[in-house]
Amino acid sequence: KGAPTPPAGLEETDWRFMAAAIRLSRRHLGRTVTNPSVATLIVRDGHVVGRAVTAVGGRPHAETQALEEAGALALGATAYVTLEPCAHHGRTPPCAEALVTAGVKRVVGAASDPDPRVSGKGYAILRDAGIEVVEGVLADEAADLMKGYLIRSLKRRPEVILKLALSADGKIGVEGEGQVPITADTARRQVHMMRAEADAILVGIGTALADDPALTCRLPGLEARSPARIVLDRRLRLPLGSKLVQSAREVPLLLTAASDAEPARRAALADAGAEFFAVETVDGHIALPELMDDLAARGISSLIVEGGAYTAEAFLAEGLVDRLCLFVGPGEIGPRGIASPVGPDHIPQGFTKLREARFGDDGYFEYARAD
Ligand code: AOF
Ligand code: ZN
Repeated sequence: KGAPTPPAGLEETDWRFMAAAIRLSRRHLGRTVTNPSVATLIVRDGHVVGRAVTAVGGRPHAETQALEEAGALALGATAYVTLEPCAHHGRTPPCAEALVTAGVKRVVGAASDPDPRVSGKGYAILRDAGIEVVEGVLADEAADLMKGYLIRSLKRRPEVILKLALSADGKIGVEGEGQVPITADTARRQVHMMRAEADAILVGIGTALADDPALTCRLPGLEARSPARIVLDRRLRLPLGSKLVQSAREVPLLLTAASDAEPARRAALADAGAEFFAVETVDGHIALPELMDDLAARGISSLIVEGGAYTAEAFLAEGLVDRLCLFVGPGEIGPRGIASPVGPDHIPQGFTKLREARFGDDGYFEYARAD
C-alpha cells in the first residue's frame, strides 16, 4: 500500500504529531471524570520536548504538565493539543495563558471545546498574543475519543454504547440458563478494554439475576480501571451474594431503587457498599432520559449498556444509543434462544458502520449514530 500520507491540506509534521497526541490522549480515557482525557505535545525543531495527558482525576490539565516538562525549551516551540486549551480560571490559570507565558510560537489544535467557559475563547487568547493557531487538525479522530465528554456537554447525558454478544443465529442467550458462552477469549478481552475506557456500565436486573456478572475489568494490570456498575433494580432484587454486591466495596455499585423499595433490603445492600439513586418511573418503567440526566450530573460521560434484550430495546426505543458494538460468535443457539433486538443484518435506522474486525472466530461490528 505504500507509506500513509496526510489528508489533503495538512502538513506532514502536523499530521504526524497530532496523530501521536491523539494516541496519547487515549491513555487516561475513563479516568479523568468529569474532564476529557486530553493530550499535549510540545515540539521544538522536530523533537518532542514535553508530553502529557490530563491527569487521573481530571487535574492538572495536559498543557500545564507538558509545558512544565519542556521548561525553557517551550520558547519558540509548537504545541499540539487534542482539545482547544482552556480559557477559564480553575484551580490554576487557563492553559491558553500558560502557553502564551511559556513563549510558544505556534499552536495546532484538534477538537474545539463546547464548554461555554472555553468555546472559542481559548484560541482567541492565543491569537491575541500573536501566536499562530491552526484549528481542526484531525478533529474527528480527536473528537471520537472525547465523544463522551462532547455528548455530555452538549446533550447533558453520557455517550451510550450498546454492547451485545450474539450467536451466529442472532440470539443473546437462553431463557433461564445464565451465561451462555457466545464469544471466545480475544473478544472477551476486547470487551474488558471497553470497560476500562468507560465511566460506567449498566445492566437490567434480569441480566444481573440470570448471569451473575461482575461487570469489572479483569485485564491484568487494568483491574483498577473498572467502571462504576449500575443495575436497573427498582425493587432491589439483587442478591447480597451476587458478584456485583460482593465487589461493591472495591468498585462502585449503583442501584436505581424506587423510593418505596423495602427499607430492610436497602439497609442490607447499603451495608455491603451499594449506593442508590432515585429515578422516576413511568408506567412502572424507569424513565431512562431522567436517569441519563442524573448520570451526566454525576460526571459520567460514557456508559456501556450490556444487556439484556429488554434493556437494550428500551435504550434503542428512546433514541439514546450513540454507538452499537456487536460481537458475533460462530455457534448457533437455536429456537430456544432469546432474539437480539439488533444484528449485523438488522441495524436500526440512522446508524452507519464505523468498523468491522475479527477476533479469532468471532466477528465484530461497530456502528455510530449519524447526527
Ligand atoms: C485543557 N486541558 O487537559 C483538559 C481541559 O474543572 P476544570 O477547571 O478542570 O475544567 C474543566 C474543563 O476544562 C472541561 O470542561 C474542559 O473544557 C477543559 N478540559 N482543558 O485545557 C485539558 N482536560
Ligand atoms: Zn486547561
